[in-house]
Amino acid sequence: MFEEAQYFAPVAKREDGSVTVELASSHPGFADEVYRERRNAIAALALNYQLGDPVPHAEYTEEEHQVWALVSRELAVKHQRYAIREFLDAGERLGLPKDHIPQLQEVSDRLYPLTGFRYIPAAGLVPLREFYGVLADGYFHSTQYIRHHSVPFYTPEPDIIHEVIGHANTLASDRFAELYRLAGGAARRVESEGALQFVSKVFWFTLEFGVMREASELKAYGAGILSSYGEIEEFRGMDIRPLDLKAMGTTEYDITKYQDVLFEAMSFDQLEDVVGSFWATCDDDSIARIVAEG
Ligand code: NLE
Ligand code: FE2
Repeated sequence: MFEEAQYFAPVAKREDGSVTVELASSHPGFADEVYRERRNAIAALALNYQLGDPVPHAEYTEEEHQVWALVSRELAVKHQRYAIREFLDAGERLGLPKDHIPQLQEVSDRLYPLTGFRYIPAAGLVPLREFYGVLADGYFHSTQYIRHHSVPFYTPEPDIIHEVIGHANTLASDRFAELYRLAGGAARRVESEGALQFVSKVFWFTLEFGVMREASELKAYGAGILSSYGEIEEFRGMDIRPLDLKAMGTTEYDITKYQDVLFEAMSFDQLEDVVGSFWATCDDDSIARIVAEG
């Protein structure tokens, strides 16, 4: 899940209790009545959810399961070539189904014993501070709908493929889970909107779109690259910059396209040293100093 409302379709609840997801006219599912009904029904599940409830069961159509199966198959091959070892090992531990969409409750049940993370459903945009904040407690807000079948290789709008194949596989690693927790702690600690934005951008350029050197090859560990079998073929050709807090926290990005600026960690240790330590200790003052001095 992420940030700006423009790529999360707004969700409206009417007085009669019905729920409508307002897809933009540019959304690939805009003219597809069946898809729109699916989005409305799935959003309604999340709107009624309260923390502590089991995640509501979503019924998926055969076509939706096939989108999952297709993307899983495509990504399995590409992950072997492009994903860092830590991600591949964690994915094996988690053991997600490849032929059908798992229920979020099932994802939680597999993940919780490994690293203590649990999935909770989100209808759409969750405010930044809440989305990140609960990471500190081991909760991950996740969308439950799936991308439109006409564009399986990429969606700017986070869907269950992104949340689960990208993030849950990552969250099955102890080292990654700790980084997510630290990001959550940082989001709770900072006070100003500017400092929160900085923390959020560092998350974007690392846990969403980070790349890492591994045995002299450039690999991906960001969930946003790892959930798109279109974008994963392109990241090595992008503008790759060294891991740098000030640059990550202040660089603008366009969520609707393949990311053309990426930041490279030299190793997992470096990611933990630079970004983990930053999230573990940052506050408004230290962020202001980074912005002023670099
Ligand atoms: N572009 C990603 C995908 O297609 O899976 C989703 C990114 C969400 C931040
Ligand atoms: Fe994400």
